[in-house]
Amino acid sequence: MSSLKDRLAEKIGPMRERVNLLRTVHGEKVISECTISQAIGGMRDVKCMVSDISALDPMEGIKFRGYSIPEIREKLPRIPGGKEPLPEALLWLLMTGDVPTSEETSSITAELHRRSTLPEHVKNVLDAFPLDAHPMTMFIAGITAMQTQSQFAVQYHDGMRKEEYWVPAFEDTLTILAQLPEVAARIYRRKYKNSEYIAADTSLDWAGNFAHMIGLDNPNLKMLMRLYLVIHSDHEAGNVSAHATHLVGSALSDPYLSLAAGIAGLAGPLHGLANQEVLRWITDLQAKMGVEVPTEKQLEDALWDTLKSGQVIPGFGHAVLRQTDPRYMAQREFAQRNLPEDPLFKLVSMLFEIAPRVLTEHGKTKNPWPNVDAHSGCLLVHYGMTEYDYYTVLFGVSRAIGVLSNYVWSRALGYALERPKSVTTDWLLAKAQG
Ligand code: AMX
Repeated sequence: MSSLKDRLAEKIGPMRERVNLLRTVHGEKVISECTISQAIGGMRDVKCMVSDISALDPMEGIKFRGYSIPEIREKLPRIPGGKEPLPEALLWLLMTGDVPTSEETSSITAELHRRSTLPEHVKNVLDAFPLDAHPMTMFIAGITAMQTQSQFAVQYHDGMRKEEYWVPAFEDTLTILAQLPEVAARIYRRKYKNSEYIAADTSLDWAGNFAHMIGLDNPNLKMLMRLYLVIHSDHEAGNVSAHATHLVGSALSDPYLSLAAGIAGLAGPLHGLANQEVLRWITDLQAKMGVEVPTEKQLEDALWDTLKSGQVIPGFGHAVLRQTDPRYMAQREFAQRNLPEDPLFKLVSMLFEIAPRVLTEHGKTKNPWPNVDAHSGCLLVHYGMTEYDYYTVLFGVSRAIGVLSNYVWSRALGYALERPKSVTTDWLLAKAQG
């Protein structure tokens, strides 16, 4: 059996030839234009980034190395008797493009456990935060503190050839992924559970051990955690967390610093923080109505109140998707199978019915359908994680898998420093009038 690193090394040569061909022979071919509204409006659909890790179709949703979410759930290795794919297997797939065997997947689990010892100073940094600090603030600081272990930074300093960049980037990636669950679990236990930490159980898989360290040992929650950490991992390269990681990495900032930048982007309410906002919106509504499940009329009125006050309905809409997010549907299917009678699931299902209609009538959003963040909170609450301001940390642990796989490949293929051209509004007006 070859290791993930060996397999990756085999793939890099042919990919370098492909990128070289694209650059040297087809480099002048125009693939995208940019209008004034695109320049002002967040560069929607301007094709100017490259990633082979995942691709997002507006109607079909995300495909990881060509596999849809249902295919991923069916094809990737699981624990014996398990119903959901292992994130370790997804890492292998994202890195190499190949579905790993169970043996290859287990080799990643073992490697991650081997590298999991968190340096003491990282714990001290986390312990120094006041308890009212947001979990994402602690998480970003934890990742930055971990940076003292970066092999990429050391080897770059010592003088490393460009073709070798991917090697320490790969090593850093594995170390980060190995230690992130403990950083994240520590934040949870410190902030909400009186700093009563739980030691790792290395007989478990990566996600199972993460759930165990958080202190939610229900087997179904472990199963949910595997699914959760798979589906949130990547969403092609242009979303804020992936793009920020890539942008910072293009300056050859090491994987730790680049990931910290991406996670800071994930902490925005229009991006990953939407999962906490959904639960906050629902909890506020329940408190205001004094009921667990409001009537359809109450729910519809609450949606209109939110829209009329100029706020967004969290968990609905998307910059690219024009259909219900398959990541939402995967979680809905999980809920239908495991918690069909849960009152919060019933409320989330009512939102699924009513919110798209209200948003369509409101007439602004290009996509009235729910995204991944509309569902995750109700599953987590069911298994005992009610502290919704923590949810984006879980998203961040998962997102690290995708953005760091991209980081490794960007270094392997020598992708350049990002430096798009900005223009002034004077220039735009002159262009428009000329
Ligand atoms: N509620 C109310 N208004 C919405 C809306 C929503 N859920 N989604 C979009 N709109 C509005 C936009 O604010 C915009 O209004 P404006 O013209 O006054 O600025 C208009 O509809 C057009 O927006 P769009 O082109 O459909 O979407 P976008 O690409 O600009 O933004 C997104 C995409 C996700 C930021 C937006 O749909 C939104 O704010 N959704 C709620 C927050 C959310 O769920 N974010 C998570 C997304 C998934 C993720 O990254 N994890």
